[in-house]
Amino acid sequence: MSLVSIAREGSIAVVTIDNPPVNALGQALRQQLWDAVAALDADAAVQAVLLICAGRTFIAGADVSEFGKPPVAPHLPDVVARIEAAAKPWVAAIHGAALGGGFEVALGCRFRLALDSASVGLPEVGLGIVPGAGGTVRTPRVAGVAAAVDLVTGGKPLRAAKAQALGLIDAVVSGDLRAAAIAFAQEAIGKPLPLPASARPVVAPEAGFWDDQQAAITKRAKGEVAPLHALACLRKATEVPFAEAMAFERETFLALRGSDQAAALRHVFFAERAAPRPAHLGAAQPLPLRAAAVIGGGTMGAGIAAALRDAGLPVTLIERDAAALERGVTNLRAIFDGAVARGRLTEAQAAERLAGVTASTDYASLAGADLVIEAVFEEIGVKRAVFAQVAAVCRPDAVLATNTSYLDPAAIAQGVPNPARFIGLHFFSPANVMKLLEIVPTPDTSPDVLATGFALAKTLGKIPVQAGICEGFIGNRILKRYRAGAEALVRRGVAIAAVDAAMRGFGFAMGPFEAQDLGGLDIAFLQREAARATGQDVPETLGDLLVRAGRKGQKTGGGWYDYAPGQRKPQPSATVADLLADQIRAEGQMDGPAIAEHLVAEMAAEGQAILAEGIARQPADIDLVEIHGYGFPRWRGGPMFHAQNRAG
Ligand code: 3H9
Repeated sequence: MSLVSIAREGSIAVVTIDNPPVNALGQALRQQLWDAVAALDADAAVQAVLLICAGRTFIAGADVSEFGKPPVAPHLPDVVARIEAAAKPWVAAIHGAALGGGFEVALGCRFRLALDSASVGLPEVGLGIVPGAGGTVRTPRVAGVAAAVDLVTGGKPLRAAKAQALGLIDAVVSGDLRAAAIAFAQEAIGKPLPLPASARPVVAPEAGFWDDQQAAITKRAKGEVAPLHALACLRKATEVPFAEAMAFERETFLALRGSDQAAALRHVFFAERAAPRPAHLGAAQPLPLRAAAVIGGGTMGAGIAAALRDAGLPVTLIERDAAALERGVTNLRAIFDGAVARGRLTEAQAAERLAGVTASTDYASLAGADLVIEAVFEEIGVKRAVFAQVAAVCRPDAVLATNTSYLDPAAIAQGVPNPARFIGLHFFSPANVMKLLEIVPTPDTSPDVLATGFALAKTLGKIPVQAGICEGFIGNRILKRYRAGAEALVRRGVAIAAVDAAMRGFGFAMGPFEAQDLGGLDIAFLQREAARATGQDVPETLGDLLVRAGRKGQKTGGGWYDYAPGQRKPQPSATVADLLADQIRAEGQMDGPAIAEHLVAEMAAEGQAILAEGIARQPADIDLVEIHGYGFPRWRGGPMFHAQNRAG
């Protein structure tokens, strides 16, 4: 199949790559590019070559699906070298994104042009590898060492204008890329050419630079190895000749490509891309989403409203009375002000976000909403009362969603006319930041409404995972098991701080006990108490003992740990030791890795139960929930992937 075509514009050859969906550099494309260089080198009528791509983007990189298999020639570094050494200058014309191997091909070209909407980058560390076709060796020669370190070890793409400022792009154009690039190439013909990237000198950084970078990246990476290897490659590029640095990069790339971390990150990469379009949705059609509404302006409701506004949807925010509405608007304003303070929004953008919110205590303002999301108190009577009012004023086809995290959405929907339009949409706090959205259909939810939940996630830039109905759905059910497992270790004599340290050592930002202290122990306690009040047999937890003693976490000055006033640093607590003394059997210690493996195995076991009950559709969905909702280290692939790898 022809993935590369060649056309002529006078003495310029236009090489077009057309390898949907993202022009990834699989073996066939590499071979055809190689052949194109040879053919054009031999064609005396050609004076310059334009490399451009069909479809939504320039080359998005190597074909990641080939990474699990042995590499087959021609290898990408050789293709890039062949382009760089071509007898005619090659000009890369970039639209969409030039990423990884795609950007390395562009770096092999003598010139790079980009549309103003394009971006370029070397995201390989996100896949547990380093660039493998000269990215670490050519980038410092083109943009300098400091910029190269940011680009390669951070993995974040740059917009065209920023890339131009760093010298990575020669010209930024708007409108017709092909025409602009042909004019550019025409202009270049006959003029002296810039040196190819490989022949440019590289300026070594100041003393101490590498040590500082090493320390900063080690701290940031929390166990992820690729960024440190990328740094080592960049350093090598400043210390040895080009060819030697290329050999070092290749060796590092190949070693990492076969590593556990790379396999885990590839698993997550494909799971994330598959999540928005699950096959079982079939031909279901999402309903139009032009205007949304949120009931409840607490932390959760305000966060959801902010997420909707960030996606450009007009939002109606409803509260029960003027004072609550005022608090809701204040919560929302605080979110946008925070974004301004962090440089994420300008003042003007924040004002525009807020201006798109209609705040009201009158349910009649919901008449035009396509989607209403309820985020009020977790009490079924309160929620049912809200939906009775919502249903009375909304269009009969408006989608009605509950953000409940523990209640049964089907029970909340009871009494709602046309329950086919009812669905659970479980956001995670802060809802404008956290990527996970659990989508919980009831037995009555129509396929189109389910598809609307997935479409909403895409609009909001979230990762959707479908969950069945059970207490806690996927994420909070696993969290409960994880916490119970952690408490069981403490009962066996393992120190609270040892459990937290073990989970940090595994790659979590926080262990289970310090995380509870931050979020507050009382929420889960109240849920258990509510269940006990209905006659359920809910055993007393260690957390219950602490809450009963007034220790609800950081907000009360102590929970599992003590905190000095105004401080967030957990200190082991003698009071807690006393409170729990008769619960603890001194059975001996476990080392950190054993603790972490034990608790992750608990999570995976709950995941297995969840799969067996049909609450989750596939193991990868559980991994996405844990990574995007609960801080499971991405480079471990999620509890299900981790457990399977250890077993196999
Ligand atoms: C690399 O280059 C290593 C080199 O340094 C060294 C080599 C020696 N491969 O994201 P989307 C699929 S490492 C295979 O929804 P968008 C994706 O699975 C690579 N498949 O599109 C999905 O498939 P399906 C470094 C890929 O428009 C479809 O394309 N590059 C690849 O929202 C659409 O994807 C990267 O890490 C790939 N490289 O966003 C870039 N990329 O339809 C990764 C995508 O069957 N890609 N697919 O589910 C991206 O960031 C986005 O795809 C992009 C477009 C921004 C380009």
